[in-house]
Amino acid sequence: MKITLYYAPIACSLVPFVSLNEAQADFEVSPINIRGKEQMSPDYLKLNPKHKVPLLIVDGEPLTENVAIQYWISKTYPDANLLPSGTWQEAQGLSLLSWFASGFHPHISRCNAPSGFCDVPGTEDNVRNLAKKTLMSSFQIADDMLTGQDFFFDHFTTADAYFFWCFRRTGMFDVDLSGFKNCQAHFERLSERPSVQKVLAFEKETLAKFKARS
Ligand SMILES: N[C@@H](CCC(=O)N[C@@H](CS)C(=O)NCC(=O)O)C(=O)O
Repeated sequence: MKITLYYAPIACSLVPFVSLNEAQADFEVSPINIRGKEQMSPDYLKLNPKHKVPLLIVDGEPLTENVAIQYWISKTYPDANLLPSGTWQEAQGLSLLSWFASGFHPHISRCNAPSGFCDVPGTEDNVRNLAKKTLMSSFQIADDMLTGQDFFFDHFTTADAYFFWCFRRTGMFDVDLSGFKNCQAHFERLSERPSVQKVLAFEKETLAKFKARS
């Protein structure tokens, strides 16, 4: 099986990158420079007309959307236990992934590019502030879920990888997350995992290559 992950530094494609590392999968990574608009190139649009990462190509067939990609990785590498087992618990895992994809990610996108959501001049701060408010209340819910727990379930799952990205990316904006002690501890715990450290090292290298090219 030939697997290629289309990945961009900082972006949510970190999540399947971590999961594939956790699964010890044999895969290639194809870096995309989002700032350089490589996702809009005709070649990339042929692969993913939605012009987004992550994109997984498995034996020539594309799979888009983080939740679906995480599901596929967890089913393809069952030994890695990337979702909890049993139909009910698995659904709980999908529930968390869906929440991160729909309850966090779009608000993070608003912080990143507010004018893509409202183009009325002078409204950028309003869009950002509303998004931050929603994110803060969602982080409070996640913080409560993580009380007394190392992970969202009784072991590491792909939901932890997705939440790691949400917390890391939100922290890159002018927002104080220090009050979310359980989320912070979860973030530090995840940062120490070899699967995550590998991705962060790759990210650093890739950003340096992009900079050298520009
Ligand atoms: N619904 C998609 C969202 C993916 C997404 O928004 N990716 C961003 C990076 S975090 C992206 O590729 N943006 C580039 C663009 O929109 O042109 C998913 O969950 O996979």
